[in-house]
Amino acid sequence: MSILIKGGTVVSATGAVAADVLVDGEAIAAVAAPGTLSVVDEVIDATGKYVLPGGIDVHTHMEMPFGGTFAADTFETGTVAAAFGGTTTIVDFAVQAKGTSLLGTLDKWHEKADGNCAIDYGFHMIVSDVNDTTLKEMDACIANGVTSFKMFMAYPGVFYATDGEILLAMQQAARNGSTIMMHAENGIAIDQLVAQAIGRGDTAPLYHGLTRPPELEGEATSRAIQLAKVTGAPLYIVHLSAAQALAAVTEARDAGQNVFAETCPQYLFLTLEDLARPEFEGAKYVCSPPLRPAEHGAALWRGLRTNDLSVVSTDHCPFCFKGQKELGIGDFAKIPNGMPGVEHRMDLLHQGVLRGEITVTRWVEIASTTPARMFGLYPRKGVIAAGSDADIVIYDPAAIQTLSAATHHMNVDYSAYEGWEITGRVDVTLSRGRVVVSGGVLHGSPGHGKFLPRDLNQYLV
Ligand code: DUC
Ligand code: ZN
Ligand code: ZN
Repeated sequence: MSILIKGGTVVSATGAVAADVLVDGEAIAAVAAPGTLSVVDEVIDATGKYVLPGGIDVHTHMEMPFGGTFAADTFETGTVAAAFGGTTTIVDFAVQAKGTSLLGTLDKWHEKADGNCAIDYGFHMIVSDVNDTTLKEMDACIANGVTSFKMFMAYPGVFYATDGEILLAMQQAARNGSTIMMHAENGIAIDQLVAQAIGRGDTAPLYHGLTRPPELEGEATSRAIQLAKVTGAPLYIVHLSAAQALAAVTEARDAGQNVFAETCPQYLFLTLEDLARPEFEGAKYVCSPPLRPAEHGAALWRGLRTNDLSVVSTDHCPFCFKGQKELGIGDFAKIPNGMPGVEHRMDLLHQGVLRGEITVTRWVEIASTTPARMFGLYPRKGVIAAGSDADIVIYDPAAIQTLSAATHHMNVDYSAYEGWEITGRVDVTLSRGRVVVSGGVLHGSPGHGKFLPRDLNQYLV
Protein backbone atom coordinates (compact mmCIF):
# COMPACT_ATOMS: atom_id res chain seq x y z
CA MET A 1 0.00 0.00 0.00
CA SER A 2 1.45 3.38 -1.02
CA ILE A 3 0.12 6.76 0.04
CA LEU A 4 1.03 10.18 -1.35
CA ILE A 5 0.60 13.10 1.05
CA LYS A 6 0.60 16.08 -1.24
CA GLY A 7 0.40 19.85 -1.06
CA GLY A 8 1.37 20.24 2.60
CA THR A 9 4.14 22.01 4.48
CA VAL A 10 6.55 19.46 5.88
CA VAL A 11 7.84 20.65 9.23
CA SER A 12 11.03 19.36 10.80
CA ALA A 13 13.20 20.52 13.68
CA THR A 14 15.23 22.55 11.19
CA GLY A 15 12.69 24.06 8.83
CA ALA A 16 9.33 24.06 7.13
CA VAL A 17 9.13 23.42 3.38
CA ALA A 18 6.47 22.73 0.78
CA ALA A 19 6.96 19.05 -0.09
CA ASP A 20 5.13 15.85 -0.94
CA VAL A 21 5.68 12.69 1.10
CA LEU A 22 5.50 9.18 -0.30
CA VAL A 23 4.67 6.38 2.10
CA ASP A 24 5.32 2.81 1.03
CA GLY A 25 4.16 0.12 3.42
CA GLU A 26 5.22 1.04 6.94
CA ALA A 27 7.98 3.48 5.99
CA ILE A 28 8.53 6.83 4.31
CA ALA A 29 9.85 6.21 0.79
CA ALA A 30 10.53 9.77 -0.34
CA VAL A 31 10.17 13.44 0.47
CA ALA A 32 10.26 15.50 -2.70
CA ALA A 33 9.35 18.79 -4.35
CA PRO A 34 5.60 19.26 -4.79
CA GLY A 35 4.19 17.46 -7.83
CA THR A 36 7.21 15.28 -8.52
CA LEU A 37 5.98 12.00 -7.00
CA SER A 38 3.32 9.75 -8.51
CA VAL A 39 2.08 6.14 -8.85
CA VAL A 40 0.29 5.48 -5.60
CA ASP A 41 -2.71 3.61 -4.21
CA GLU A 42 -4.08 6.55 -2.24
CA VAL A 43 -3.63 10.32 -2.18
CA ILE A 44 -4.15 12.51 0.88
CA ASP A 45 -4.51 16.20 0.12
CA ALA A 46 -2.65 18.21 2.77
CA THR A 47 -3.07 21.62 1.13
CA GLY A 48 -2.99 24.33 3.78
CA LYS A 49 -1.87 21.84 6.44
CA TYR A 50 1.32 20.96 8.29
CA VAL A 51 2.84 17.54 7.74
CA LEU A 52 4.58 16.67 11.00
CA PRO A 53 6.56 13.73 12.32
CA GLY A 54 4.23 11.98 14.77
CA GLY A 55 4.39 13.24 18.32
CA ILE A 56 6.47 11.29 20.82
CA ASP A 57 5.31 11.44 24.42
CA VAL A 58 8.11 10.03 26.56
CA HIS A 59 6.29 10.28 29.89
CA THR A 60 2.98 8.43 30.30
CA HIS A 61 1.52 6.24 33.03
CA MET A 62 -1.15 3.97 31.56
CA GLU A 63 -2.80 1.74 34.20
CA MET A 64 -0.30 2.98 36.80
CA PRO A 65 -0.87 1.71 40.34
CA PHE A 66 -0.92 4.80 42.59
CA GLY A 67 -2.42 5.65 45.97
CA GLY A 68 -4.49 2.46 46.18
CA THR A 69 -6.00 2.88 42.73
CA PHE A 70 -4.94 2.72 39.07
CA ALA A 71 -4.57 5.40 36.41
CA ALA A 72 -7.82 5.27 34.46
CA ASP A 73 -6.43 4.90 30.94
CA THR A 74 -5.46 1.42 29.84
CA PHE A 75 -2.81 0.95 27.19
CA GLU A 76 -5.70 0.61 24.75
CA THR A 77 -7.71 3.71 25.66
CA GLY A 78 -4.62 5.82 26.30
CA THR A 79 -2.93 5.04 23.00
CA VAL A 80 -6.15 5.62 21.06
CA ALA A 81 -6.47 9.03 22.75
CA ALA A 82 -2.83 9.74 21.94
CA ALA A 83 -3.43 8.97 18.26
CA PHE A 84 -6.39 11.38 18.16
CA GLY A 85 -4.06 14.07 19.46
CA GLY A 86 -1.25 13.41 16.97
CA THR A 87 1.02 11.33 19.18
CA THR A 88 2.28 8.17 17.50
CA THR A 89 4.74 6.89 20.12
CA ILE A 90 4.58 6.74 23.88
CA VAL A 91 7.27 5.69 26.31
CA ASP A 92 5.49 4.49 29.44
CA PHE A 93 6.87 3.58 32.86
CA ALA A 94 7.07 0.02 34.13
CA VAL A 95 6.85 0.28 37.91
CA GLN A 96 9.03 -1.93 40.11
CA ALA A 97 7.26 -2.70 43.37
CA LYS A 98 9.57 -3.03 46.38
CA GLY A 99 10.80 -6.60 46.78
CA THR A 100 10.29 -7.50 43.12
CA SER A 101 12.73 -7.78 40.23
CA LEU A 102 13.16 -5.39 37.32
CA LEU A 103 12.89 -8.15 34.72
CA GLY A 104 9.74 -9.57 36.33
CA THR A 105 8.32 -6.04 36.29
CA LEU A 106 9.18 -5.69 32.63
CA ASP A 107 7.37 -8.97 31.84
CA LYS A 108 4.33 -7.70 33.71
CA TRP A 109 4.26 -4.45 31.74
CA HIS A 110 4.60 -6.34 28.48
CA GLU A 111 1.55 -8.38 29.50
CA LYS A 112 -0.40 -5.18 30.03
CA ALA A 113 0.68 -3.46 26.83
CA ASP A 114 1.50 -6.07 24.20
CA GLY A 115 -1.35 -6.52 21.74
CA ASN A 116 -3.31 -3.62 23.23
CA CYS A 117 -1.66 -0.47 21.90
CA ALA A 118 -2.95 1.48 18.91
CA ILE A 119 0.45 3.16 18.39
CA ASP A 120 4.06 2.12 19.00
CA TYR A 121 5.36 2.14 22.55
CA GLY A 122 8.46 1.67 24.65
CA PHE A 123 9.17 1.46 28.35
CA HIS A 124 11.30 3.18 30.94
CA MET A 125 11.82 1.36 34.25
CA ILE A 126 10.95 2.88 37.62
CA VAL A 127 13.52 1.59 40.11
CA SER A 128 12.10 1.66 43.63
CA ASP A 129 14.28 -1.06 45.22
CA VAL A 130 18.01 -0.62 44.77
CA ASN A 131 20.06 -3.71 45.66
CA ASP A 132 22.84 -5.79 44.08
CA THR A 133 20.35 -7.80 42.01
CA THR A 134 18.42 -4.85 40.66
CA LEU A 135 21.63 -2.97 39.87
CA LYS A 136 22.74 -5.91 37.71
CA GLU A 137 19.27 -6.16 36.22
CA MET A 138 19.61 -2.62 34.88
CA ASP A 139 22.09 -4.02 32.34
CA ALA A 140 19.60 -6.74 31.37
CA CYS A 141 16.86 -4.13 30.93
CA ILE A 142 19.10 -2.29 28.47
CA ALA A 143 19.61 -5.53 26.54
CA ASN A 144 15.80 -5.71 26.37
CA GLY A 145 15.48 -2.20 24.94
CA VAL A 146 14.73 -0.35 28.18
CA THR A 147 17.54 2.17 28.40
CA SER A 148 16.32 4.71 30.96
CA PHE A 149 15.53 4.39 34.66
CA LYS A 150 13.33 6.69 36.72
CA MET A 151 14.03 7.30 40.38
CA PHE A 152 12.14 9.31 42.98
CA MET A 153 13.42 11.78 45.54
CA ALA A 154 9.73 12.14 46.54
CA TYR A 155 7.13 9.72 47.97
CA PRO A 156 8.96 8.29 51.02
CA GLY A 157 7.84 4.73 51.75
CA VAL A 158 6.61 4.18 48.20
CA PHE A 159 8.99 5.00 45.36
CA TYR A 160 11.50 7.09 47.33
CA ALA A 161 15.20 6.32 46.99
CA THR A 162 17.83 7.61 49.41
CA ASP A 163 20.76 9.64 48.12
CA GLY A 164 22.93 6.55 48.66
CA GLU A 165 20.63 4.40 46.55
CA ILE A 166 20.53 7.06 43.86
CA LEU A 167 24.32 7.20 43.90
CA LEU A 168 24.57 3.43 43.38
CA ALA A 169 22.07 3.44 40.51
CA MET A 170 23.84 6.40 38.93
CA GLN A 171 27.19 4.61 39.16
CA GLN A 172 25.61 1.67 37.34
CA ALA A 173 24.14 4.03 34.73
CA ALA A 174 27.55 5.67 34.25
CA ARG A 175 28.96 2.18 33.58
CA ASN A 176 26.24 0.97 31.21
CA GLY A 177 25.47 4.27 29.44
CA SER A 178 21.80 4.49 30.41
CA THR A 179 20.04 7.67 31.50
CA ILE A 180 18.71 8.28 35.01
CA MET A 181 15.39 10.11 34.98
CA MET A 182 14.69 11.94 38.22
CA HIS A 183 11.51 13.00 39.97
CA ALA A 184 13.22 15.79 41.87
CA GLU A 185 11.26 16.96 44.90
CA ASN A 186 12.52 16.73 48.50
CA GLY A 187 9.94 14.19 49.70
CA ILE A 188 11.30 13.97 53.25
CA ALA A 189 10.79 17.69 53.88
CA ILE A 190 7.50 17.72 51.95
CA ASP A 191 6.05 14.95 54.12
CA GLN A 192 6.66 17.08 57.22
CA LEU A 193 4.90 20.06 55.64
CA VAL A 194 2.00 17.80 54.60
CA ALA A 195 1.60 16.39 58.13
CA GLN A 196 1.67 19.92 59.59
CA ALA A 197 -0.98 21.14 57.14
CA ILE A 198 -3.30 18.21 57.80
CA GLY A 199 -2.74 18.70 61.56
CA ARG A 200 -3.86 22.33 61.21
CA GLY A 201 -6.97 21.27 59.35
CA ASP A 202 -5.73 22.64 56.02
CA THR A 203 -7.05 19.69 54.02
CA ALA A 204 -8.21 21.26 50.71
CA PRO A 205 -6.49 20.48 47.38
CA LEU A 206 -4.72 23.87 47.38
CA TYR A 207 -2.54 22.65 50.25
CA HIS A 208 -1.14 19.96 47.99
CA GLY A 209 0.54 22.82 46.14
CA LEU A 210 1.47 24.87 49.19
CA THR A 211 3.18 21.92 50.92
CA ARG A 212 5.37 21.20 47.89
CA PRO A 213 7.10 24.59 47.50
CA PRO A 214 9.24 25.30 44.42
CA GLU A 215 12.35 25.66 46.61
CA LEU A 216 12.12 21.94 47.45
CA GLU A 217 12.02 21.08 43.76
CA GLY A 218 15.00 23.38 43.16
CA GLU A 219 16.92 21.81 46.05
CA ALA A 220 16.25 18.25 44.92
CA THR A 221 17.15 19.12 41.33
CA SER A 222 20.48 20.60 42.46
CA ARG A 223 21.18 17.54 44.61
CA ALA A 224 20.41 15.16 41.73
CA ILE A 225 22.72 17.18 39.49
CA GLN A 226 25.57 16.96 42.01
CA LEU A 227 25.06 13.20 42.42
CA ALA A 228 25.12 12.84 38.63
CA LYS A 229 28.31 14.91 38.49
CA VAL A 230 30.05 12.78 41.10
CA THR A 231 29.07 9.55 39.33
CA GLY A 232 29.26 10.69 35.71
CA ALA A 233 25.72 9.50 34.95
CA PRO A 234 23.57 11.24 32.33
CA LEU A 235 20.60 12.86 34.07
CA TYR A 236 17.16 13.76 32.73
CA ILE A 237 14.91 15.75 35.08
CA VAL A 238 11.28 14.80 34.52
CA HIS A 239 8.25 17.10 34.73
CA LEU A 240 10.24 20.19 35.71
CA SER A 241 7.83 22.83 37.02
CA ALA A 242 9.75 25.40 39.07
CA ALA A 243 11.99 28.29 38.05
CA GLN A 244 14.46 27.27 40.79
CA ALA A 245 14.82 23.81 39.24
CA LEU A 246 15.27 25.32 35.79
CA ALA A 247 18.04 27.58 37.12
CA ALA A 248 19.89 24.52 38.47
CA VAL A 249 19.53 22.69 35.13
CA THR A 250 20.68 25.76 33.21
CA GLU A 251 23.79 26.12 35.36
CA ALA A 252 24.69 22.44 34.91
CA ARG A 253 24.16 22.59 31.15
CA ASP A 254 26.23 25.77 30.89
CA ALA A 255 29.00 23.90 32.70
CA GLY A 256 28.82 21.15 30.08
CA GLN A 257 27.26 18.40 32.21
CA ASN A 258 25.00 15.82 30.57
CA VAL A 259 21.86 17.16 32.23
CA PHE A 260 18.58 17.40 30.36
CA ALA A 261 15.04 18.30 31.36
CA GLU A 262 11.45 18.13 30.23
CA THR A 263 8.39 20.08 31.25
CA CYS A 264 4.70 19.35 30.64
CA PRO A 265 1.77 21.37 29.26
CA GLN A 266 0.08 21.64 32.65
CA TYR A 267 3.04 23.67 33.94
CA LEU A 268 2.93 25.92 30.87
CA PHE A 269 -0.82 26.56 30.76
CA LEU A 270 -2.24 26.02 34.27
CA THR A 271 -1.36 27.59 37.62
CA LEU A 272 -1.68 27.23 41.39
CA GLU A 273 -4.99 29.07 41.06
CA ASP A 274 -6.46 25.98 39.43
CA LEU A 275 -5.64 24.03 42.58
CA ALA A 276 -7.64 26.61 44.54
CA ARG A 277 -10.87 25.97 42.62
CA PRO A 278 -13.81 25.61 45.01
CA GLU A 279 -16.01 22.54 45.68
CA PHE A 280 -13.02 20.18 45.65
CA GLU A 281 -12.61 20.95 41.92
CA GLY A 282 -8.96 21.72 42.67
CA ALA A 283 -8.42 17.95 43.04
CA LYS A 284 -8.60 17.68 39.26
CA TYR A 285 -5.33 19.62 39.17
CA VAL A 286 -3.43 17.62 41.80
CA CYS A 287 -0.22 16.28 40.32
CA SER A 288 3.37 16.23 41.53
CA PRO A 289 5.27 18.47 41.27
CA PRO A 290 2.27 20.76 41.72
CA LEU A 291 1.05 23.56 39.50
CA ARG A 292 2.94 26.77 40.22
CA PRO A 293 2.23 30.53 40.24
CA ALA A 294 2.17 31.98 36.70
CA GLU A 295 5.71 33.42 36.75
CA HIS A 296 7.13 29.89 36.73
CA GLY A 297 5.27 29.18 33.48
CA ALA A 298 6.89 32.23 31.86
CA ALA A 299 10.32 30.93 32.91
CA LEU A 300 9.51 27.50 31.44
CA TRP A 301 8.58 28.96 28.05
CA ARG A 302 11.90 30.81 28.10
CA GLY A 303 13.67 27.56 28.98
CA LEU A 304 12.06 25.88 26.00
CA ARG A 305 13.38 28.62 23.74
CA THR A 306 16.92 28.43 25.15
CA ASN A 307 16.98 24.61 25.09
CA ASP A 308 17.55 24.39 28.83
CA LEU A 309 14.28 22.48 28.57
CA SER A 310 14.62 20.04 25.69
CA VAL A 311 11.36 18.09 25.71
CA VAL A 312 7.67 18.49 26.47
CA SER A 313 5.97 15.30 27.64
CA THR A 314 2.64 14.94 29.44
CA ASP A 315 3.14 12.86 32.61
CA HIS A 316 -0.29 11.55 31.57
CA CYS A 317 -1.64 9.87 34.72
CA PRO A 318 -5.42 10.28 34.74
CA PHE A 319 -7.71 9.63 37.69
CA CYS A 320 -11.47 10.17 37.46
CA PHE A 321 -12.94 12.92 39.61
CA LYS A 322 -15.77 10.62 40.69
CA GLY A 323 -14.50 7.76 42.81
CA GLN A 324 -10.76 8.40 42.40
CA LYS A 325 -9.90 12.05 43.08
CA GLU A 326 -12.72 11.92 45.65
CA LEU A 327 -10.59 9.57 47.77
CA GLY A 328 -8.97 12.75 49.04
CA ILE A 329 -12.06 14.63 50.25
CA GLY A 330 -11.07 15.87 53.70
CA ASP A 331 -7.37 14.98 53.17
CA PHE A 332 -5.53 16.32 50.12
CA ALA A 333 -2.70 13.82 50.73
CA LYS A 334 -5.07 11.01 49.71
CA ILE A 335 -5.88 12.54 46.31
CA PRO A 336 -4.23 10.35 43.66
CA ASN A 337 -1.53 12.45 41.99
CA GLY A 338 -1.83 12.91 38.28
CA MET A 339 -3.62 14.60 35.41
CA PRO A 340 -4.87 13.55 31.99
CA GLY A 341 -3.02 15.04 29.03
CA VAL A 342 -1.80 12.56 26.43
CA GLU A 343 -4.42 13.70 23.90
CA HIS A 344 -3.75 17.43 24.06
CA ARG A 345 0.02 17.92 24.09
CA MET A 346 0.44 18.70 20.38
CA ASP A 347 -2.59 21.02 20.34
CA LEU A 348 -1.58 22.91 23.47
CA LEU A 349 1.97 23.40 22.24
CA HIS A 350 0.52 24.71 18.99
CA GLN A 351 -1.08 27.48 21.08
CA GLY A 352 2.49 28.32 22.13
CA VAL A 353 3.38 28.66 18.44
CA LEU A 354 0.40 30.95 17.82
CA ARG A 355 1.23 33.08 20.88
CA GLY A 356 4.82 33.50 19.70
CA GLU A 357 6.34 31.54 22.59
CA ILE A 358 8.02 29.01 20.25
CA THR A 359 8.45 28.59 16.52
CA VAL A 360 6.73 25.93 14.48
CA THR A 361 10.05 24.09 14.04
CA ARG A 362 10.75 24.22 17.79
CA TRP A 363 7.27 22.72 18.32
CA VAL A 364 8.31 19.69 16.27
CA GLU A 365 11.70 19.56 17.94
CA ILE A 366 10.46 19.47 21.55
CA ALA A 367 7.47 17.24 20.84
CA SER A 368 9.00 14.69 18.46
CA THR A 369 12.60 14.99 17.27
CA THR A 370 14.37 15.57 20.57
CA PRO A 371 12.32 12.96 22.47
CA ALA A 372 13.31 10.46 19.76
CA ARG A 373 17.00 11.30 20.14
CA MET A 374 16.92 11.51 23.93
CA PHE A 375 15.44 8.03 24.21
CA GLY A 376 17.21 6.20 21.40
CA LEU A 377 14.51 6.10 18.75
CA TYR A 378 16.00 8.37 16.06
CA PRO A 379 15.84 8.27 13.03
CA ARG A 380 13.27 5.49 13.08
CA LYS A 381 11.02 8.02 14.83
CA GLY A 382 11.02 11.80 15.15
CA VAL A 383 11.62 12.85 11.54
CA ILE A 384 9.99 12.78 8.12
CA ALA A 385 12.75 11.29 5.98
CA ALA A 386 13.16 8.38 3.59
CA GLY A 387 13.57 5.17 5.58
CA SER A 388 11.91 6.42 8.77
CA ASP A 389 8.71 4.87 10.04
CA ALA A 390 5.70 6.52 8.42
CA ASP A 391 4.44 8.06 11.66
CA ILE A 392 2.97 11.23 10.24
CA VAL A 393 0.46 13.82 11.43
CA ILE A 394 -1.42 16.05 9.03
CA TYR A 395 -2.30 19.07 11.14
CA ASP A 396 -4.78 21.81 10.28
CA PRO A 397 -3.36 24.95 11.92
CA ALA A 398 -6.52 26.98 11.29
CA ALA A 399 -9.21 24.62 12.62
CA ILE A 400 -10.99 25.66 15.80
CA GLN A 401 -11.87 23.11 18.45
CA THR A 402 -13.18 23.15 22.01
CA LEU A 403 -11.53 20.85 24.52
CA SER A 404 -14.00 18.95 26.68
CA ALA A 405 -14.50 15.69 28.55
CA ALA A 406 -17.61 15.27 26.39
CA THR A 407 -15.49 14.92 23.26
CA HIS A 408 -12.05 13.75 24.32
CA HIS A 409 -11.01 10.10 24.00
CA MET A 410 -9.14 9.66 27.28
CA ASN A 411 -10.90 7.36 29.74
CA VAL A 412 -11.40 10.04 32.36
CA ASP A 413 -14.49 11.99 33.42
CA TYR A 414 -13.06 15.50 33.30
CA SER A 415 -10.84 17.70 31.16
CA ALA A 416 -8.27 19.95 32.82
CA TYR A 417 -8.93 22.31 29.90
CA GLU A 418 -12.74 22.09 29.86
CA GLY A 419 -14.26 24.62 27.47
CA TRP A 420 -10.96 25.98 26.15
CA GLU A 421 -11.38 27.07 22.54
CA ILE A 422 -8.11 26.45 20.76
CA THR A 423 -6.79 26.84 17.23
CA GLY A 424 -5.43 23.86 15.32
CA ARG A 425 -6.45 20.22 15.15
CA VAL A 426 -5.16 16.89 13.96
CA ASP A 427 -6.67 15.97 10.62
CA VAL A 428 -4.97 12.63 9.96
CA THR A 429 -2.64 10.46 12.03
CA LEU A 430 -0.62 7.70 10.39
CA SER A 431 1.18 5.09 12.43
CA ARG A 432 3.72 3.03 10.46
CA GLY A 433 1.93 3.81 7.22
CA ARG A 434 -1.55 3.05 8.47
CA VAL A 435 -4.19 5.77 8.82
CA VAL A 436 -5.26 5.36 12.44
CA VAL A 437 -7.27 8.57 12.78
CA SER A 438 -8.84 10.67 10.04
CA GLY A 439 -11.35 13.50 10.34
CA GLY A 440 -11.98 12.69 14.00
CA VAL A 441 -12.75 9.02 13.26
CA LEU A 442 -10.72 6.09 14.55
CA HIS A 443 -9.49 3.70 11.88
CA GLY A 444 -6.72 2.08 13.86
CA SER A 445 -7.02 -0.74 16.29
CA PRO A 446 -5.36 -1.93 19.48
CA GLY A 447 -2.70 -4.42 18.57
CA HIS A 448 -1.32 -2.35 15.70
CA GLY A 449 1.22 -0.74 18.03
CA LYS A 450 4.57 -2.49 18.38
CA PHE A 451 7.03 -2.52 21.26
CA LEU A 452 10.08 -0.37 20.51
CA PRO A 453 13.38 -1.60 21.91
CA ARG A 454 15.38 1.61 22.34
CA ASP A 455 19.04 2.54 21.95
CA LEU A 456 20.88 4.67 24.50
CA ASN A 457 20.48 8.45 24.73
CA GLN A 458 21.75 9.83 21.41
CA TYR A 459 22.87 13.17 22.85
CA LEU A 460 25.77 11.56 24.67
CA VAL A 461 29.21 11.68 23.12
N1 DUC B 1 3.50 12.48 39.55
C1 DUC B 1 2.19 12.46 39.33
O1 DUC B 1 1.56 13.50 39.37
N2 DUC B 1 1.59 11.28 39.08
C2 DUC B 1 2.27 10.06 38.97
C3 DUC B 1 3.63 10.05 39.47
C4 DUC B 1 4.25 11.38 39.58
O2 DUC B 1 5.43 11.47 39.75
ZN1 ZN C 1 7.30 11.86 38.74
ZN1 ZN D 1 5.31 10.63 35.92
